[in-house]
Amino acid sequence: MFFVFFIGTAGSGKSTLTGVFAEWLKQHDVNVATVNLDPGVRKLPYAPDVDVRDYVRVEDVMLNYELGPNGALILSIDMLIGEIDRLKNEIEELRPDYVLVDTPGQMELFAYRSVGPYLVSVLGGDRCAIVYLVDGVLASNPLSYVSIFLLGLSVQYRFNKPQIYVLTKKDMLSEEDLNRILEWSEDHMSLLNAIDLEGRGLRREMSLRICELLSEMGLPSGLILTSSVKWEGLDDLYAVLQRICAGGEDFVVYE
Ligand SMILES: Nc1nc2c(ncn2[C@@H]2O[C@H](COP(=O)(O)OP(=O)(O)O)[C@@H](O)[C@H]2O)c(=O)[nH]1
Ligand SMILES: [Mg+2]
Repeated sequence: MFFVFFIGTAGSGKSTLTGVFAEWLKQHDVNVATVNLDPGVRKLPYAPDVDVRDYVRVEDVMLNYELGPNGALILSIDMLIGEIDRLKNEIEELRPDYVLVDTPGQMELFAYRSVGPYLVSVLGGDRCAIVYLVDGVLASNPLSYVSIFLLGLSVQYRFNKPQIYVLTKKDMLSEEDLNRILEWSEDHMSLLNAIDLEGRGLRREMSLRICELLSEMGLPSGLILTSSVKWEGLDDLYAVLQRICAGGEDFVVYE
């Protein structure tokens, strides 16, 4: 069993990609299971095989603990720790080769509370990868690009698992925007030049160091461009996951 955790800011396309990639894998005869880890989600674009809402529901937590929606969501996500054995058993019973895990909409509640790294290490162990989603529409601005990738590094630091960077919503970007983003991902000086053009007072020295950090630490497999609408880039994503699954040396985890 190999676990893939989809992590990214709210609206970056986690749930959509989970559903579409699962369909793509099925069409390629891969035995796959999907897991929804978001106790607060109302509607999903796919029918998960394992659903944490069977164990914890935000509506029930609101009633039982007399909490508002935000407090109940935080508590619900923390409560997942107590359900980990049941979740694990349910997944194992399906005997999948690939397990795609859709994480809570509000990334910070999952990534920066103890529950996220704990769940990832208990479920995935050393047979897992994190797919960090970069919202393509947001990333076409160089300052946003840098912020989103810094957040990606922070996720990488937090979870310490092999991590792939996937740009979503490729279909919403022009050819020109896509080429610019790809260039930034491959050459940090071009990113620095683009930041300079924005001229919003970010100090050059700081930008330079961040860009260097991103180019050194970030993208071992490059940036994978996907569209869940057009089913594009899914083969590239699978190829990189298979490399990690086979123990690819370029995905360093800092012990
Ligand atoms: N055009 C386009 N829209 C997308 C794509 N992926 C997701 N979306 C849309 O982006 C919104 C947020 O997606 P969702 O999967 O719910 O994001 P999540 O909060 O990260 O789970 C939804 O309206 C999706 O239909 C894509 O590849 N292309
Ligand atoms: Mg979602």
